[in-house]
Amino acid sequence: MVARRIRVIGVAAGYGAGDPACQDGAEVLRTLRFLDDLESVDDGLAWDEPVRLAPPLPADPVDAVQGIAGQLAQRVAGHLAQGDFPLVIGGDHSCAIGTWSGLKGALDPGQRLGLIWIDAHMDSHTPASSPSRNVHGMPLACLLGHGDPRLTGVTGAAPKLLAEDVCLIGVRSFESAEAALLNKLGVRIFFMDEVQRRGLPAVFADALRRVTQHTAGYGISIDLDALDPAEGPGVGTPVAGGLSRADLTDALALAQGDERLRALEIVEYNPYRDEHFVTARAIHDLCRSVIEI
Ligand SMILES: [Mn+2]
Repeated sequence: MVARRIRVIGVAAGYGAGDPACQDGAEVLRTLRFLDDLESVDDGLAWDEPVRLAPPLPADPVDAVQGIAGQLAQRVAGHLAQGDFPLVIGGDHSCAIGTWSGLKGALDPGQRLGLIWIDAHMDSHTPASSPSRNVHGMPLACLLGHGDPRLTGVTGAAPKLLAEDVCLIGVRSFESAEAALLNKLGVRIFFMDEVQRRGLPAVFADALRRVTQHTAGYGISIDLDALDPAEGPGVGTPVAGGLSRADLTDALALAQGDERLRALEIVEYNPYRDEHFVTARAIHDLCRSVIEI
């Protein structure tokens, strides 16, 4: 990353998930110093104080997610204003509402934001379609302007993303209502079978073209459940048949040094389900592939 200091924002929040355990993910990475060797890269990497809610916690998890999103959006925008590169470590995937609302808010009015969403799931439920009502199944729909107004309205009411500027990679588990919404909007979905057929490098190159074509910059949001559970067991909702860690780190290297990449987000790390820290090490490798010169 050229001349941008990396600011790591840990999100101590699992309000969007059925199991809140990933609220501790970022703190485990920080205290066990998994990203330490990146501190010497370029202009260095520094951890922020984590984003967390002060008690008393709201009774409605949507209010809690909204609170986190507002804080996180402000934090991301603040770092961007300083010329720094935000690296957000979840937390459950509902924090994406804050990360990308903050980034969109930091752009000039009218500028568009691209986003590559790497995930086993679509995360595109609305409150009406979600069987679980867990908000970590809804953040992409929210960012596209569909969902609870408390979550679509973070940093302003307009959609943060246009469908044309968004794509998903690695999807293999979803409900039909999510697919219907994304298809209606025109979001490009690279399902896992297409990734297997064409290879991740070709798919990722297509994704980069899409998210940069009409935008002022783009982000990458990685749900660790995109990885195959054999290589990333420490997640909330594992799904068999995922991306290999080597393929994903190779693909992310295509974005290395790209000035148009404005932020990176890695979420859903559940340290209690990790095995010998294999998932923590995967997080390190994913960060390094984007960050290293
Ligand atoms: Mn997700």
